[in-house]
Amino acid sequence: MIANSIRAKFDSIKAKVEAGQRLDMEDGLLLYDPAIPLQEIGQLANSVRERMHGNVAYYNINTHLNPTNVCIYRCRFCAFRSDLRSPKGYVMDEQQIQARGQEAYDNGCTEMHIVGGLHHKMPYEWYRGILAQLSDSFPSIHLKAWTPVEIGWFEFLTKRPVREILADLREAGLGSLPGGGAEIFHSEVRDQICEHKADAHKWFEVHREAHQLGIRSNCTMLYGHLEEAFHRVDHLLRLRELQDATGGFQTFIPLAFHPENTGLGHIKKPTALADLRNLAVARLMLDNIPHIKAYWIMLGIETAQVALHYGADDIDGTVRHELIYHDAGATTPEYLSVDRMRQLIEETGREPVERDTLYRKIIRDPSDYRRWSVGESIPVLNS
Ligand code: V47
Repeated sequence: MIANSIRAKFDSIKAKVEAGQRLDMEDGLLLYDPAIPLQEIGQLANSVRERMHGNVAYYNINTHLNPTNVCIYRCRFCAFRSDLRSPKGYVMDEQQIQARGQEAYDNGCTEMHIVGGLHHKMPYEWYRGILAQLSDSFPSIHLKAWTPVEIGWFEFLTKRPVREILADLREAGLGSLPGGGAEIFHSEVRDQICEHKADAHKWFEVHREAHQLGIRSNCTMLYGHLEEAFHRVDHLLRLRELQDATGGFQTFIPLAFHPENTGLGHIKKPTALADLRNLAVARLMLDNIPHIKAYWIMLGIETAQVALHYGADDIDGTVRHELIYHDAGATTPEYLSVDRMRQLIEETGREPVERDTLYRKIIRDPSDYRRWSVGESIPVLNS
């Protein structure tokens, strides 16, 4: 039984959502209150999701590339990183990167998601060169690359301003920025999990500059570690504020903490119920970000399927070579075939639509799936 006072507050949130009004910090905290049944929040988030996207669920054909795992930082939540001299450490050479690009092309990928460590010895030109090499050889593949953590490192290496670096990377082939490095913005938590790396101010500066240059980006939130509901709502409100100013975010991806092999290994992985609540709360709070992604690699396939009825409209891509989650104990497959991806979406009653990174419809040549054309931008129906 929900207490009458909580029921009344939830009813007022429902009324606001139905009227298209914005939710505030107090509303967000209530949505995270376990007294409100998940199903009710899910239903409300689903109504917004269907208002915006109808019955469609998006996916793309993509691959990951992590050119090095060697990193100067030691974020407590990260199982992927390596010390410079550790046997685990690697740095890819040009041939390996070329082979990855070729594999992506041969598999009909429209996107490469490129992130990695901040290597002690590799210069800015090495990072830039990866984009230049791939975009010269495979110009049809969109390069979604480098987070504000890397861009901040490039700023340190080159002593050039963020805007100039972004413009230079775009010239080399950068298409958009992925959502990583956001973790939890609030310093009460950030200082405990990654106090050394790009702070919230730098993260927002990079995305703001990118948006002002016309470079689109994604955003994330890492939950299920040391943060509390207040820090999560604060995080969402900060993202919403930048989006009001620039409109450059495309997708929000809540990321569940995976504890294995990390400095926070004593913490339990969030439950599927917590995952679904985070997706639903995000859909309700982020009224100005068009897409909410249920990243199947991180959620598991079944939860990602359910998520398509809890606020999410996208389940990311076919994915290959994902390391960040698999190093931290994810047991999801390494990749999904396109047929399987479409089937998983259809099983939920949704209609699968292939998109590119910028949410334009992809039209495949039926005689050769590696050939495609880009259709129109997919409209958000009614936010
Ligand atoms: O920034 C690192 C997180 C992020 C762990 O833009 C961890 O489309 C859980 O940003 N457990 C990188 N999370 C992944 C990312 C992403 C993923 C999918 C799509 C997009 C997109 C972006 O992963 C990091 C960090 O927040 N992370 N280690 C871990 N042990």
